[in-house]
Amino acid sequence: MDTRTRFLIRTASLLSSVALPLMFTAVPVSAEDKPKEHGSSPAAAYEPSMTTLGQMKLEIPGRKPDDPVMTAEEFSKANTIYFERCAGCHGVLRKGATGKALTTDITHERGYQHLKDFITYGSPAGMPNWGTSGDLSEADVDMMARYLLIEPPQPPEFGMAEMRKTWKVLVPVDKRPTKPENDLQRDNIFSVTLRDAGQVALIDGGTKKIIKIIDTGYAVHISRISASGRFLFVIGRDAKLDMIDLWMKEPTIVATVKIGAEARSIETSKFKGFEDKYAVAGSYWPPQYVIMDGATLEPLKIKSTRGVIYDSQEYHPEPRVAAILASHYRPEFIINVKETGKILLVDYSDIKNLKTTEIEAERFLHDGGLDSTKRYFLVAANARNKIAVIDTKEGKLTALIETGGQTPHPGRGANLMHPVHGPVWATSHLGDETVALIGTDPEGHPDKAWKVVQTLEALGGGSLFVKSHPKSDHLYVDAPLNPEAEVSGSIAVFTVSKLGDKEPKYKELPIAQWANIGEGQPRVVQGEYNQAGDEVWFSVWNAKDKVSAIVVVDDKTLKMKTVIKDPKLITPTGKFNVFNTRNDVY
Ligand code: DHE
Repeated sequence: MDTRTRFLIRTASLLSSVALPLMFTAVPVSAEDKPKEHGSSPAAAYEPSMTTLGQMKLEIPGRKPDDPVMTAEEFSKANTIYFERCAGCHGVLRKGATGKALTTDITHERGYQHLKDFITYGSPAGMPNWGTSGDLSEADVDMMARYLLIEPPQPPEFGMAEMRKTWKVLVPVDKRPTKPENDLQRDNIFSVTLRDAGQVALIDGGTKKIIKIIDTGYAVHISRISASGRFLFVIGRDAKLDMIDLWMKEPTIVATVKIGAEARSIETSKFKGFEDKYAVAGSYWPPQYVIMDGATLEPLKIKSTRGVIYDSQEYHPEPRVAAILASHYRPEFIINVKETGKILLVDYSDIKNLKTTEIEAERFLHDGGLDSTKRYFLVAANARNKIAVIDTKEGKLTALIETGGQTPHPGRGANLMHPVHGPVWATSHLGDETVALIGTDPEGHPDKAWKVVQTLEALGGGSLFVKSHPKSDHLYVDAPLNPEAEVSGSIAVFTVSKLGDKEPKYKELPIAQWANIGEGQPRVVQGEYNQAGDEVWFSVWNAKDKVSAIVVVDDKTLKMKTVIKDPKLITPTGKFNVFNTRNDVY
């Protein structure tokens, strides 16, 4: 079957899984008016879930005479449902984000029955049909409709006092080694997120043996490495940040701090002269970032991201901090503020007199990475189907590019030397099978720079990450959120030197099948190279109670090299090779 036919079949099956439940509903909807079924559309399944806030016990705000009756127990359950499933789109304070505002002036005007129908059946604008999909019971829908008529509770702030209470230096600086005390090939260690175990596995890239499993934050999210390669930073969704010293006899957490209630990003200073000096972490709640001492994690400076949206100039009470990257051109952190659409270049050379360049980019900034020269930063404004490009040398917006696809999701993206178009950066999409290649060489290829020069078709929608390496002739594209098991269990590989062909074909690697793990429907996610750039690792991400694995592929032959399996490898997702992460090689 050719690629195109296979794609059409897959698209049809994606659409039918959306349409089916509606045939049994009482609400008349036309074909174009179909609501999204939650979970079946990759982009819908990928909205933030405020899992930590969802577990917080919050009081019912001061009751008004018209408020519906709701017990404290119901309110607490409704809070959990709201934060885990609704706040990602509608905002913690219900002031709206990618979804509409649900403040009580609006919900009272709509009324109970309207809210109930809306939650049950969804809307063509993207609201999932929580009731008819079976995700929420009728009783839960009734409870959520009542909940939305009550003022939203505000989760507590998390300022310096709260941070300092959680801050611990477990191994003081003067008790740490002055030179490496182990003979590990530290630059080839992989820090592997064990998502549902709240741990990371440090795996030796050479022997493929687990060096150590380390307990970190709840639903641990990403790892980043200090410029020297010595300190590994891991952040959980609960905003717990752990700093691991790779020089110790056995890599060990030497400092820890909680920087908020919900977080996703962490980075460290990389500019010459500031290596390992600072760490910075951003949170979803409260909306802020914090600069910490790079040796102890002592919180030094907290900056709120509350402010006005770049275009409407309206106040937004909870703009979340998405990706953070360290500039190689200036002593600056590149901080992406999601809802206000601003990219902040925060100058850390003098944090007492902090200078920030605020760049107007686009709303819903999420993830991104550097081009091959490390001068330009490319970030997805995912709900706007755009990529914003920042010149980190000049500190300016260079371009805003429509990718042509639905919901770009690059991870850090992939840099390729295209046989026709020269240096390009790639992103795949959550909403469709396309991979956009964007020219990144304004000097050598000025007519191609900051344009989509080619669009490839990979396995299907639901892609999260692309990966390549300067030494490789391959581009790997995953599709872990695709509803079809065959697709979410495979990887598409394009040959870079053949991208000039009329219709470049990809090869499909059946990674989940190679892992041979039996039970479950694992998703294959996020390729990561080893230090030498000759092999690429993929997580075979199964349910928590089932066997997962990591499959190592030989980058030259595209054959399976090894499968890493261990009962301790619970829900492996992101993998961060020390050398590639510290040097931004991708
Ligand atoms: Fe992530 C990066 C946010 C769900 C695996 N993820 C990022 C970044 C952000 C983000 C802002 C960029 C960080 C940076 O560069 O500083 N992720 C979110 C969410 O809000 C979202 C959609 C839902 C949520 O509630 O958390 C989400 N992420 C996931 C997952 O479900 C993934 C697939 C599995 C997991 O482990 O949780 C996942 N996200 C990752 C990975 C990266 C990442 C592996 C880093 C990729 C890289 O190559 O750098």
